[in-house]
Amino acid sequence: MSRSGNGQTRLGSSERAITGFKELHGRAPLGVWSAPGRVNLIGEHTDYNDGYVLPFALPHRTAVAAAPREDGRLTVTTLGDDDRTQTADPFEIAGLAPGSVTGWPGYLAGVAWVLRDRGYPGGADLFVASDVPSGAGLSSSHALQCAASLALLGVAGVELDSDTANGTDAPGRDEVALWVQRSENDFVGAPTGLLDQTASLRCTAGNVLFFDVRTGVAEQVAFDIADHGLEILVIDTRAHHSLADSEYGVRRRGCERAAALLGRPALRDVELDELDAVLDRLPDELRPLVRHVVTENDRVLRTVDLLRHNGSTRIGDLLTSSHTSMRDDYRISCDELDTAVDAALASGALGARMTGGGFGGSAIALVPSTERTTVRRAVTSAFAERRFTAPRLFTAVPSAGARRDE
Ligand code: GAF
Repeated sequence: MSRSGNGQTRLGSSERAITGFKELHGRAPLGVWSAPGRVNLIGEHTDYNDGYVLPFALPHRTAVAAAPREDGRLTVTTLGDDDRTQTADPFEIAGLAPGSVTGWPGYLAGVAWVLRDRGYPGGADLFVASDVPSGAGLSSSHALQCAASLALLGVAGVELDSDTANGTDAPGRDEVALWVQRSENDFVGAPTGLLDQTASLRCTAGNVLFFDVRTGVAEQVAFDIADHGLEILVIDTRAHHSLADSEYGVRRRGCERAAALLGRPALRDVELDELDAVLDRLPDELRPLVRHVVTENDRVLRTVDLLRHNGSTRIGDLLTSSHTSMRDDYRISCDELDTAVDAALASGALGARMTGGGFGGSAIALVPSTERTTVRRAVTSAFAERRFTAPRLFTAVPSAGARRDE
């Protein structure tokens, strides 16, 4: 149960998915699986450069109640915030191919497509309910895809327990993250990296996940900022600029071109102490991209070092430098994100930055709990002064990754 904005008690996403499934199908589901949205503490646009990221899972989850079908079809229904359901036309899993299903059902069809090719071709009825704010840069689409992957594996009799395959028949969470990425890149057609799926599948409660995209190694690092009187405020700016999708691809291609010109496999292979020399060898338009990626990887490593050595109160400056780098070098911020960051910093936050892909979505701020109300008020009034839509604010607590709930 949780309390909604109007003070009413609301069932959790898993309970809503089970109830919705029963009402729609007139029988109980086999089970319900859920996966969280994420905040990336630091390490932005480093994932597709083979670099480092540091996300944690949100308490907000997407749940998928599921039962097998004998006819090889997939049916999908989602429950909206207004408690209305939307049902897509059923798909034949055997006939799925990139481009064959578009819009929101494409995210689910893509997962079924990739699992079919991995030897899990079974049909299923899926019913989805979610608490993850959509369009907020908090990875609601990956929460959906990860929960659906677990549900489809679950109806095939496979439960995802370990981080890696670990000698069992079940795939590891690392492998499923790659499958979800493939479904998004090749079926949905979005050229995204591996940050969001990995966060949703591999994060654990109380920790940030230090993930090295090149090696696939993920380490849990205690994120005990509450012990130091701090918290992470999430500021959903509710802005979404249409540039987001095309500009993501432009940045990614620019990074790949820069790495090729330098003769390196990826920008991960550029060290901080050779940055100036390397920039001299690149055309003007690629230099800021490279500067962001190389310095951002270094900021992730320094943040992890501080967290490991009890220095969480000192990570604020790294968060703020990360924002400056994305605003001025990577050029993926926008007025709403800058307003959120500036207002938070001016009213007592120790650090703040946009999180996720950019051009809208959410910012995060590291806030002393004693300043919570002041910072929230300052951000809300700065948005009102600029006549922006009022932001949604909440404190994020590092929560569990994807799992079977029932
Ligand atoms: C989006 C993408 F999906 C991720 O892969 C990552 O590149 C992120 O933007 C930026 O760090 O969330």
